[in-house]
Amino acid sequence: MNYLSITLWSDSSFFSPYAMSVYVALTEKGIPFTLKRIDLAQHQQLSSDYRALSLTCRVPTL
Ligand SMILES: N[C@@H](CCC(=O)N[C@@H](CS)C(=O)NCC(=O)O)C(=O)O
Repeated sequence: MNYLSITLWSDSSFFSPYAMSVYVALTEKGIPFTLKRIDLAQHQQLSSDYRALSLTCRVPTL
């Protein structure tokens, strides 16, 4: 089966249960994805690059 290229943006310490849920679902389904992590403690979710990806500026983002 072909999949679109998927990138999962998570927090750097995997503290977020929401991000972990997406990680587990993708992994269990065998769906390939690229993992990128941002440091919430450093407020990287508020960077202009991440704002362009996420309207809520939260993780996870797919
Ligand atoms: N599922 C909701 C909630 C996600 C959420 O609350 N994520 C937290 C981590 S568990 C977060 O990114 N917090 C960073 C912030 O609020 O600045 C959403 O995507 O909007």
